Amino acid sequence: MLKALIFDVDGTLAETEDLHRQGFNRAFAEMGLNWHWSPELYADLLTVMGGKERLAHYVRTEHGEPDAERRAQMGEIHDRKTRIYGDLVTQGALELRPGIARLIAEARSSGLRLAVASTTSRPNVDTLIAVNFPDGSPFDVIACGDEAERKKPHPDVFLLALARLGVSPSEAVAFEDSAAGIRSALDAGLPVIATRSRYTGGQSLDGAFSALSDLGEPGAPHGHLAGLTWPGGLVTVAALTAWHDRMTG
Ligand code: XBP
Ligand code: MG
Repeated sequence: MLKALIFDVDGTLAETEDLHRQGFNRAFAEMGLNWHWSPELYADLLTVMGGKERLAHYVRTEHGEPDAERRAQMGEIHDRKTRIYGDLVTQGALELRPGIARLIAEARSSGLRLAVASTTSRPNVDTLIAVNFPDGSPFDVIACGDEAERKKPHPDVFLLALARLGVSPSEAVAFEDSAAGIRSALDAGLPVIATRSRYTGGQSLDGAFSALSDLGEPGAPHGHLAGLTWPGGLVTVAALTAWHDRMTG
């Protein structure tokens, strides 16, 4: 029986990654660094999950192995970025992707449990939820950031979400936007629906049992990319439940 939906955050709930990129660039400037991450460079860097890990990868490849002083500076860069990102999300009132609010409302009224499983830092999750769910978070469980010992594509954060939900992988469906996220959910035993995002246009969505442009809205059906199709171009709780019942017999 389908009991829970587990959502990735960045690129899945909302198109957040360019705000992370802008946050990094503003933090670099604040700290007097002449570093700049273009959208093209950031798309490459996004193959490294985790902002801290992404920054460390960039420093190592562009500026050599960081010494203690540089490592301390990297910590401050990420702290500043997180603050700046929070302001950008709040100021810009970053909207949820198509179908997200609709499916979450359907899930709540159907008694399904909801979780977040994200590589991003907890303040980022809290800010995005506060801006988009002013009447309170709809999520029963949040698993994110450094709570997972290993970041995506390792399965740790999805396994943590499942444990906190108290459901088995066969009782849930994961929603992701990136190759690393799909890998993470699959390795946690979860079936995955992929919704390609702006920054994962060049990534493979292989492994998802359904790959879509988004979850669809009445009057605005999604584009079908691969795998299972959905009646009317809408991923709904009714269609998810029917699929899950067919799959689990
Ligand atoms: C995406 C990530 C995150 C964000 C930046 O997370 O890899 O690292 O890019 O956030 P997901 P932080 O798709 O799993 O939500 O700088 O806080 O890591
Ligand atoms: Mg993502």
